[in-house]
Amino acid sequence: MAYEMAWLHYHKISEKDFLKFLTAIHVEYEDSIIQSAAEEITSAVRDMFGIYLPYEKGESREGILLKLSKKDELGKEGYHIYPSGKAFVIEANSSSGILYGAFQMIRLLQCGYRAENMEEIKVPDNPLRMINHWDNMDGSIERGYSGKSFFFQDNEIIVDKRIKDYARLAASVGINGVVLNNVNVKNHATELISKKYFKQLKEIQRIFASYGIKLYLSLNFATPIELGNLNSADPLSTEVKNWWKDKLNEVYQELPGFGGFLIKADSEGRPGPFTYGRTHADGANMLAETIEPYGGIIIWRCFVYNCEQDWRDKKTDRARAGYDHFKPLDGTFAGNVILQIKNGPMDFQVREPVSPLFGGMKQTNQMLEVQIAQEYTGQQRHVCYLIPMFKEVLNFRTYCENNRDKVSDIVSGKTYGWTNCGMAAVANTGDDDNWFGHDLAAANFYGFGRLSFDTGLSSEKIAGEWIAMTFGTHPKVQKNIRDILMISWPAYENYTSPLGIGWMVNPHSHYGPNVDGYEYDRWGTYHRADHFGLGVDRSTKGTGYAAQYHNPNALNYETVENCPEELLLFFHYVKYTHRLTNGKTLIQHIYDAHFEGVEEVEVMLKMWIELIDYIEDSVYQRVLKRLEYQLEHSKEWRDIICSYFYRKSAIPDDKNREIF
Ligand code: GCV
Repeated sequence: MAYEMAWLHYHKISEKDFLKFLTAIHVEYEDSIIQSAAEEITSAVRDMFGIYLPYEKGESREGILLKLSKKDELGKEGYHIYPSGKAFVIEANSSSGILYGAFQMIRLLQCGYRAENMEEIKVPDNPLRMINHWDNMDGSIERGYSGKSFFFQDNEIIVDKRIKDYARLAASVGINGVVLNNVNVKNHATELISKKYFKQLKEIQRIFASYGIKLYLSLNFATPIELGNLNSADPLSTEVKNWWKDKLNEVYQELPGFGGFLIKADSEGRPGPFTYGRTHADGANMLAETIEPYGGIIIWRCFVYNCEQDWRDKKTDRARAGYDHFKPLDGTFAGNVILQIKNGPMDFQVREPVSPLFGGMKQTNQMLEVQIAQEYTGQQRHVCYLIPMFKEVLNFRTYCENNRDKVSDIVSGKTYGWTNCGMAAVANTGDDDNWFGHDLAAANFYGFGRLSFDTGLSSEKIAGEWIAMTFGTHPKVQKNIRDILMISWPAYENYTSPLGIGWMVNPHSHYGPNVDGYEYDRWGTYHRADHFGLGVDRSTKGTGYAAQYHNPNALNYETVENCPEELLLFFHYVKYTHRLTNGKTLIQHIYDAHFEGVEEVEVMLKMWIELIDYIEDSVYQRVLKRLEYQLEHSKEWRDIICSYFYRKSAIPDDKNREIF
């Protein structure tokens, strides 16, 4: 095994109290998930305590007990873990609940908890907690920054030990669904639902299932044409419907228990119902109806926009597109369709407002999509811990109702009683030895899983757990790495894009500073900067996007005075001389923020260097190199952005720093 096991490699611990439970693992009921739970406990106990635990079937009052129960408060996947006399009990209504309880017990031990403080009841907040891979069948990964795919190579599916280890990593943080292939489904990937691939898919499904994970695939809407030789993919054509019926019946015969499909349609060149004058509800419902008898779901992405839009029309605005397309369809989608919505209306920028579709549609299952692959946030070469951003999104009040109106309430089903809903993240894994390219990027995968399971966890708490599991509990290690992570998103925002404007990256690669780099900028620059100011007017005088929100959000976004400052340039064109609440002019803020961002990276690097004696050398060196690179790159960002706006505005920096 050339690769490492991220947070699933265990440190020796000195918790003496727990030793009394380490006589055997007892199971009253056995299936593949419970076997996985027992295996995980056995290997963790071996590594942590140097004890080999025998595995016994039947009841017991001693040892580690894996117990199936029937308790309403534990829901479908929740657990109750607790010490009881000479036993440590992991109790749940399902095998998955037991597996999650087992991982939590291991985690608490690694975090230094004493046995008497280890009682916990937790039911996952979100029904669906998914990872979306953008892996292509040739082995490349769209927006992948940590090597090649470990699922696909040369148009074949790989089934090896790493698949199981991936399932272990995912399940350890509560993931229960994985989409294997890229949403841009082309060529061989269209054939994934054919005989050629069922055998390997079955095997992957079996491995995933033993870790409580359902397998999903991304689907090409034009499959009836490309695979079935029909001349249409019109969702209302009887011929097309029958073709899908036969095809999807075949899929479920071959892969019983298969989760369902993720679909990107009518976006960035992908086919969809618009070609036939049909709505997205027509497209999604046709597929949903076919797989409903099997308990399958259709996850339909709302990332639908026309990248060829002509912006000279003042009301034309990519940010409006999701809401404009989907809001009128509210209430028309089948019960087993879920709309998957990116956190913001654009595309995973370092700062965006929350998509107005959350709470905008009240009668349609919704799921939040975030991206842990850091496409626009440093591509896993820069540290950018995204959990604080995801927390802000989850805590955003939509005002769709008087209470329970936060994004976390909506996507967890608490607001409208949905059960088909949850959170998905675009994956940041690859076949690099450390899975994530940057060792610290692992915190985003870990954190996404933990947050989707328990949206109440704080970013700091999640960071602390991940550090304990990965690097140990030494206070200096804990403090320095937590500080690095917590500074990283604000720092990245500071040295890249000011006040929510976004998109100042090189076209297509989406990496590195390029103020005019937005690739669909045929009709003028996205940021609308001129000699007097910059920003996009999305008030009613501008594109009207702000009005897509419920009040008071809409009213706040409407005016420069009430708009949250971190989003000022997303919603308004503002003069360089405009005074911000801190008394600085906009231009001075741009200069200062960029210099501060670089200083923050200097601090991050310094804090890492202080850990030289505490971190295993190869990991220490890997992270050191990346942080040194990040520092240089942050300076490049600073200089390019500052000089661009200095030349545009002709207003000098009032601190007289050198701006190139
Ligand atoms: C998978 C952005 C990315 C694309 C990605 C797309 C999407 O445009 O740059 O690589 O395609 O989002 O989310 O579908």
